[in-house]
Amino acid sequence: MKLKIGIVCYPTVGGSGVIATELGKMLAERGHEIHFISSSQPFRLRKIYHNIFYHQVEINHYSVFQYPPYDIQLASKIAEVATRENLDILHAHYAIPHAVCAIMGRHMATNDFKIVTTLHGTDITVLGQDPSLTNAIRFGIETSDRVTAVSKALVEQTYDFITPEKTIDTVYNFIDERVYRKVDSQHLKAEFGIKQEEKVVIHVSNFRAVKRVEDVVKAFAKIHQEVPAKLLLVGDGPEMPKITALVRKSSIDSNVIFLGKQENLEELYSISDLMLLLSEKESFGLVALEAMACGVACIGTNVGGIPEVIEDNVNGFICPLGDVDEIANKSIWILKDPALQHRFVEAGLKKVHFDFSSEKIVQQYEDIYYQLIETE
Ligand code: GMT
Repeated sequence: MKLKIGIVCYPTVGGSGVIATELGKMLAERGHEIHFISSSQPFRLRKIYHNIFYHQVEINHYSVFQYPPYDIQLASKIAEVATRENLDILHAHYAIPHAVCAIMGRHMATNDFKIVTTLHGTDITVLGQDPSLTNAIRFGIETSDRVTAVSKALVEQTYDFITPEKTIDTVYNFIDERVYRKVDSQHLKAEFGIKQEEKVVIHVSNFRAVKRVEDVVKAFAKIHQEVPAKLLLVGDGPEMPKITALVRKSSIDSNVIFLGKQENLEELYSISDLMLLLSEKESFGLVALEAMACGVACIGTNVGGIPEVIEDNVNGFICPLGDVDEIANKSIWILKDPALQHRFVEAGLKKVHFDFSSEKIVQQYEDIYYQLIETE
């Protein structure tokens, strides 16, 4: 039986939007009918699918409202789409506001549908710390029919911070292996002015404070003293002015390449030797998985779900948060020891295949949907 599935997500650049979009695409390829409900078009669709539909949530700027009532309009849109399209499942990515809007939408709709909520991290590790939102997050979790989180660490944090009674299952993130694989983009090295003998270190994020991009730059400055290398900084966000200022006044200025927001990241990973993900909060770390799939060794911090993706001394190293010396030393070790780098790359590719394959993870979500439909 093919299902009609609504997906509610933040479609802009960010791991949760990427996962929601990729999941929708892969479910469509399995024959399900997918209805994205969000404020703007999912950004990584890349092509037209006959069975993927997009329903835009209007935002009302009527002057009487001090703030646009986005959540209510989203709930109303969910009800409209669910009723008209006779949705079987509504998959909300994020408890706040999406799960809560899904629950409101179900009350407004004339058909019954099941609600699956996936927790991605920020809703628990950041918003979950704000007491003014705890009741709403707990309500979103308790009232969903099934709840998943993207790592075991996030499941534990959710029980710690929000104390729900609901069972929360871990369903890891995944990548589209057809996209994230080693590609021939070596020409980019020359185009970026990277010499053949230079190593390439990469960091990809939305440059929020939690990503600790400053540590990336500081670690790279130490790496550069020992190994000829360039640092690719990919992405943009609130910390960018601080980071550019830090780089400009340092001795590594000419060795750091700021690329801003980019698509086709596989081409950048494919010329990289090492990925640094040094966050202070990270429920999973999708960029590490993407890099691993393209044959890049990774170093991450001992934070949240990162050690579930980067296994210490298996496909990379895990270092204490903020320990720039340790991070630099381990980086230099990888970059100077081709056998170690090779071992990490091979282990990473195996891990992508066995733990995070799209086939396996999409199947897990599909099983959850069918279990809910069958228990009706
Ligand atoms: O990391 C971000 O700032 C973006 C955020 C998001 O909402 O997209 O990412 C969260 O979800 C991703 C997909 O599940 C995870 O890979 C990220 O680790 C998680 N971010 C945090 O927990 C800070």
